[in-house]
Amino acid sequence: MAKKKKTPEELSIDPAAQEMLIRAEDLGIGTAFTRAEEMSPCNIGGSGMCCKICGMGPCRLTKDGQTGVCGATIDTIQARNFIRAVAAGAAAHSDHGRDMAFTLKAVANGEAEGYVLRDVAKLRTVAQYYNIPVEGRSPEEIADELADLYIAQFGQQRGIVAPVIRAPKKRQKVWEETGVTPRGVDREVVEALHRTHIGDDQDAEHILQHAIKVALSDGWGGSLIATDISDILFGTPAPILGQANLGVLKDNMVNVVVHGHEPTLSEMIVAASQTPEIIEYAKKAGAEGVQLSGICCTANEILMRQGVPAAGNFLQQELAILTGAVDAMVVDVQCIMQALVGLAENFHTKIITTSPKVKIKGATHIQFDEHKALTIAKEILKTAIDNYSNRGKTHIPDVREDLVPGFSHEYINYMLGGSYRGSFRPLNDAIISGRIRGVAAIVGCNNPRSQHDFLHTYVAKKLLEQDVLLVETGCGAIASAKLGLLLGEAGLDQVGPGLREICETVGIPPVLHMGSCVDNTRILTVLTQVVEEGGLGDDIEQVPAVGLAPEWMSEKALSIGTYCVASGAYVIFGGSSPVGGMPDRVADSVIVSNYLSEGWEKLYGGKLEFIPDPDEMIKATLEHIDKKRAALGLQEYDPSKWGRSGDNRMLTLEEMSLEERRVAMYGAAD
Ligand code: NFS
Repeated sequence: MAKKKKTPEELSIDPAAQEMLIRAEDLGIGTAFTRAEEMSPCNIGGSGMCCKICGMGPCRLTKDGQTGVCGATIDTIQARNFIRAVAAGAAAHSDHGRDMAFTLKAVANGEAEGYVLRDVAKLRTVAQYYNIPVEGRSPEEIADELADLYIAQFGQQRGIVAPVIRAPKKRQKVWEETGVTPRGVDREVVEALHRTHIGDDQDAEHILQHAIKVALSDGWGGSLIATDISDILFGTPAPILGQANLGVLKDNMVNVVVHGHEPTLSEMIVAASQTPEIIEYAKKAGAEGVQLSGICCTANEILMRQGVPAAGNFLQQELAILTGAVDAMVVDVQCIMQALVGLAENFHTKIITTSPKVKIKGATHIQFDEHKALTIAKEILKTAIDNYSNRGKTHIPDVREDLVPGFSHEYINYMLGGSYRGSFRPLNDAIISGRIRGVAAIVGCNNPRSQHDFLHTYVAKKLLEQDVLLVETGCGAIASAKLGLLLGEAGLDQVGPGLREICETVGIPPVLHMGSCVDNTRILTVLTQVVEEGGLGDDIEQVPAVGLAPEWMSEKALSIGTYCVASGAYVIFGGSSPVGGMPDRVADSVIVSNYLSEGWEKLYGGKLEFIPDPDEMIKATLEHIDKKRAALGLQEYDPSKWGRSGDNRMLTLEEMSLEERRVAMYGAAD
């Protein structure tokens, strides 16, 4: 029987996406949404039970006790597939970090056209972690030494990778005792590939132990370095007003969408777009100017620093082109669909690849080089402007939402006490008192195997009702942004009473946008600061916090999940499990999915679970938070105690007469 075709409403909860899916259908154009419907996933490969690491296979294991040609068991095969995915994810994030380190070196030496060291205070703070002298030295001298130190971390052969010293002391000890303190990411990734070559490591637990090490070399290595340097070069994020969704595209402007991950080129495109030369050039072409917007994590990078709007998240890259209004989509690395080029041929959109690592057949390649960044950014913009006159009929959905992103851990520290008394104390106190029940990080991708944005936003809304403060990154953050949850006042009537009091008092939205996926390291830093502030244990595993990736799909997400587990967090992934096959089998000594949960929990206090049902996800999150609260001896969560001390009372008072106010404040006179 033919499968029933899904309606646009079933494919996405986002009205802008729905509108574009109708347009795609009218024009007879396929997208990832329709391709996912047509392509049945392979259950054997999807559950990690297909081994294709040598030419004797692929060996597809479907029965209990069955092995591959070489004798490899299901647990070995699943562990090998899992670590290879983690290694690819770690490599992607960390290679991004490496390029940032090279850019920092070039800026320090005056060789990078157009860049400056924008956050010297962060530069000095970071340098001091590693005892790099700062007093009496120019920012360039400090940056040069820091860049050398950071560049050296990627190939660190022996000893620990330097940023690990920034984890809580107790956590560092756990890693030392379990033998997983990471060396440089290059070495850990190479070892992962070596171990999983035919005929090497064939003990699932032993392989997965190394997966932890690989992921840690990303989370407390390459990714953390990427975040540090992005802040030093482009500024540490602070709240700023932005907008999200396809409605940010403009009919009367040249629309340039930057998509991918690295902020180096996109920041320069932002700068170049504001130069008189480019504005003039756009006007000559008949447009009113250049409208920049972003997709995926490039969007997050320039949104949280410059307020440049986000056109959408991962599943909206094709939908942006379907508007017919995008004059150029400029891509660098990661999460870029090959389908963009074929899709763009139906319109006038130019797909411009820029990374020496990423070319797509049929795309225009203008290679980025940080030494000539401004010149290249202008060339890209002029190519887009020249294309403006080729635009045909456009269809831009009138859907956009305001948001306030930019909650770096530095800003959270500042907002909780100002310049002189900045501290995490108020946050810890709010958790201790139970106004905030716990913290959840909702991160990660979109996946067309589930309704676009639904899992992210459903889980987010339900947890907010339960007084759980949310921090978000990546495409999950953009999903919440489009729903209006990233605005101070918006949605507060839907959050629990205790959390609402905190949001109103501090003046924050209930969902804090913390950046791109590489910036999940900011969440590690926040958790470390929470621990160091005191009152919530002395290690991350004790904090009532959970990490969720409801719509994950990328290998990077698996690396993030794994380093968060190794750091002590409970991590829940939605969708399907890459190690889920035959969970009841008896023939193997290790059921990998159980090992990632119970096995890792025994060693690291954190665990990784795959839970497809959103209500189950929420239940598991709340149970874990309450379990951690109880272990710390904190008051039981009781929402009935809160809701009377926020600014809300002031709002009611304003509407009253003087006499009514007096009665409300002091009671009726006898
Ligand atoms: Ni993260 Fe950011 Fe989005 Fe997933 Fe891709 S953009 S790095 S991988 S899809 S969240």
